[in-house]
Amino acid sequence: MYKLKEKLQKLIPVWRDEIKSIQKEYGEKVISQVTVAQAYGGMRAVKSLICDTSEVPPDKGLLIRGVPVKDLTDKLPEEVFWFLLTGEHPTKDELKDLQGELVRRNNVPVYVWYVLRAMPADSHPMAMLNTAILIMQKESVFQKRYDEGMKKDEYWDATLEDALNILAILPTIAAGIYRMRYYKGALIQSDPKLDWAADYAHMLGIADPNGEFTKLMRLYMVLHSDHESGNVSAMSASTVNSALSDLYFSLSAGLNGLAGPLHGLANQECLKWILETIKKFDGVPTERQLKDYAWETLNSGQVIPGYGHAVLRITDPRFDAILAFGKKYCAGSDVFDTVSRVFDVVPDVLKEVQKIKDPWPNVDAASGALLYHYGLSEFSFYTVLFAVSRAMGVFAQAVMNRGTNMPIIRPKSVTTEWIKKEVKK
Ligand code: HAX
Repeated sequence: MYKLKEKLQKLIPVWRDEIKSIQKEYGEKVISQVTVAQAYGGMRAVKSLICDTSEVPPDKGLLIRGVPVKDLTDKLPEEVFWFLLTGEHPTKDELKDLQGELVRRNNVPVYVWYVLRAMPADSHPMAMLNTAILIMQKESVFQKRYDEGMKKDEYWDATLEDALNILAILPTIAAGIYRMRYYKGALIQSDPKLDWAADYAHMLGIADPNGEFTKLMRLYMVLHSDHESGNVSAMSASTVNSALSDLYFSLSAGLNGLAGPLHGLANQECLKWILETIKKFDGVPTERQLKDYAWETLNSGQVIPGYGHAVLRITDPRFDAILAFGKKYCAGSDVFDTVSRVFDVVPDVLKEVQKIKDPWPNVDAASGALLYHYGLSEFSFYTVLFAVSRAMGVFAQAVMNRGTNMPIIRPKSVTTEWIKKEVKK
């Protein structure tokens, strides 16, 4: 048995007992209230979900298992996946064992390539990724074992199997989509000697003479891995998984949400906005020009992509990490310098718009600029990079949820008529 499963076999009964006893002792304690504004307002700040892999305090940003993400930026994504799942850092041996599992499982069914090649040439890469995931659903270990009468206690085990099977092939499929969709030539074979993100970078085929793009891929995969469970992608995935739909169905559901411009597509929109700005002003704009352009965007009824957040009220620490990488490796590039200048100007503009609760940049404000700098200029692909990383969080949450026997998600909705009566009471 591989070491990650061994570790979870020990941890899961402990978590189960702890949750059982918390529920028994404190089940009736109130932890949150819901106002009418929240019911109409996307349930902002309503505490009604449990997520132990990560949390996002508005004044701190992403903490993975309690650790600020800035302290994890030197880790490999597969180390972070272990950490998300177990709350412990893997030893060298454990990491090697997990990497071995990922390499061993990296076999993309050949029908995936046939289906992807048959898709319209102008399909969005996220539609291609999702199609690939959905058509592989028949490979689900969970589904197969469920049909054979698997016991509830084993759900997490079958979910972990699906998780590793999908994680192992996601970079190969995503890189394949990149090469196909943008006519980059033949697909590049995986190199089993490389770590997960380095192999992804290798299969994309971006020239990387000094290894900086590989470093960026590792960082990118770590930063986007998880963001607690109330965001659109994580929540959609876990809702679907709570119906015991397997991880192929669940991940697909989550990624369909990630493909929205208010969520994961913002990175594509953001670079588009930066490039338009550079084009309009024929180079890196001045602060004055940027300020005017930001107002022009807002006055035309559009959002400034990459700025604002449903939860955060500070600069996203993931943005800080990307900005720091850019300052170290990409200073002097027009796109990166524009992104930095936007950061100097836009928060003050957004602060003047009263309704905007968070004027600060989120992770999407800078990531595209670095990808562009290294030659990955097809920005409609950016959300696919995000998706490959986010799969880790979705999977870690699902394994924990199945391990701790979380029930099907089913909150109560009310009608506007009900609200009108209720508020008069
Ligand atoms: N530009 C213009 N207007 C903005 C804005 C921005 N960057 N951020 C918020 N607003 C507006 C909202 O559209 C909303 O307007 P209406 O009341 O007219 O609908 C108002 O300010 C209040 O919004 P909020 O409470 O501050 O923010 P929300 O929780 O409603 O929305 C969003 C959070 C991230 C969706 C929002 O800030 C936004 O649209 N930002 C730009 C898109 C973006 O960067 N998305 C990526 C977020 C990170 C992420 O999930 N990545 O995957």
